[in-house]
Amino acid sequence: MKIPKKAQEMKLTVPKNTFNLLTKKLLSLLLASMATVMSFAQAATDVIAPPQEFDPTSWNWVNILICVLILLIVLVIARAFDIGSLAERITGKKIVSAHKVNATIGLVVLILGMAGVFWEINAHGKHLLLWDAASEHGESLDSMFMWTFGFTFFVFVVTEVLLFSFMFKYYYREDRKAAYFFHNNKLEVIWTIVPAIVLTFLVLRGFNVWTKITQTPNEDAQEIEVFAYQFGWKARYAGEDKKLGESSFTLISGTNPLGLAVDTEADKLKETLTAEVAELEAKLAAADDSTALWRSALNKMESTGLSKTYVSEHKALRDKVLDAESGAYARQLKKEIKRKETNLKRIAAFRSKPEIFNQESNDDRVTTEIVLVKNKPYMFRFRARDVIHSAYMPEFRAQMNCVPGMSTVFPFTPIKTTAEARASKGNPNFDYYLYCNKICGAAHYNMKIKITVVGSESEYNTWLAAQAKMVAPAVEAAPAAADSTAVSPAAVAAN
Ligand SMILES: [Cu+2]
Repeated sequence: MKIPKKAQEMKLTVPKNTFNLLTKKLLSLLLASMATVMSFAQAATDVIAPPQEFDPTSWNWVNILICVLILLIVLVIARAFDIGSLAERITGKKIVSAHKVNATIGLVVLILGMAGVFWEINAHGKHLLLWDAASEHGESLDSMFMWTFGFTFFVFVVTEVLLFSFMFKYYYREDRKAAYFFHNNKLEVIWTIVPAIVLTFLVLRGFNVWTKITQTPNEDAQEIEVFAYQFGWKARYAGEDKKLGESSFTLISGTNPLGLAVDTEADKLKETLTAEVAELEAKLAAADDSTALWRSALNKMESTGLSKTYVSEHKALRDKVLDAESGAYARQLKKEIKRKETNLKRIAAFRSKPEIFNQESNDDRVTTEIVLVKNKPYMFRFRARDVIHSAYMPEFRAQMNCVPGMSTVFPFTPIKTTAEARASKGNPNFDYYLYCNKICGAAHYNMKIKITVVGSESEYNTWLAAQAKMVAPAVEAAPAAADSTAVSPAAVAAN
């Protein structure tokens, strides 16, 4: 067997048919795995009907096998390169040019990639916006989105084609020298001015649309308050006076979740707080006696050996005694009293302001659903109780932060009823929702409130009449009148 000089130097002994053997083995492996995947895929399509809608979560074993196949192909190519370079070292001749191979792979990637992109847009382009806009301004927002998408898509195609075709055209060749320049005024001007014009167009258009959405005054718009808290939403509708009354976080209680300025609610809260303060003060006055009592109980427990049987009870009692004897217990009581007294002072200050307690909240309705009438303008007013939340209504193309201590607004006019949306989607169970779009805590994922858009004012009126008022009217509140509208606010809070 004649071995070339170079290989002799490298002390390599390669049998003549190694290359053929390896290639044959790899090829048969590749074919076998391809056949396996294809037969699996065939079996899968025989059993499972092809999916009607695009579902990125359908990640089954066929996909996994395809991935394994792709990995094998990459391995085969890598091995082929190894064999090629080995053969080059042995024969001392250039067999393949890595530059040419890279350039060709680039071209293949370009063609396959672009075909994939256009196929994707053709097949799933209708999901680009997820839903048809269900609000008046939504259409202008969508058109803005499509313009931006159009520009960026055009730039994407041009740059990718240039990148890969230049890579193919100008790959390294020994007999050719590359042109070199480090500055070109014309190029600089072109790639500065063109993006500047396009971006100015997009930004001005966006600014214009946003101004139109948020700053068009509409006297007829009905105001609805949306209140965010960990973890849910409540809505508030004005009563017959068409006015949403004042509110404050100080007035929030179990039966007044939105802290509305309602006389009876404020008085009830004052009563509760006063009673709690009295109870705490009694505890504070008896603190020394309590301490002595707990100490003797602890001593008894320890002397009788019961502390060994009731370990956790003993620990709790011991902690309590230590707290009491160190004064921490009394301090805690004082702190609680002070906190409640401050709240009482705040309530008294609010209570004395007739412009806040102006009876406008009395007929307000706090609801656990939002009902809107098609083609009617609305102004949403958002408040938050605890942390920042974000009211997100995707179908209406509306989103606004809800910030504790301030109120934010977002106006829109719904143009599609829930029934129409159900029909156009072919989904009888579809509902509009307002979601929280700020990670606000553990149950954030489940923080939503249903929005129903009805076709007529009368449907809305029927629904509103069934919602409880903050203060049930005097006639309905009488025991004889078992009217459904006279539900106590407690029932609202419990919802
Ligand atoms: Cu939230």
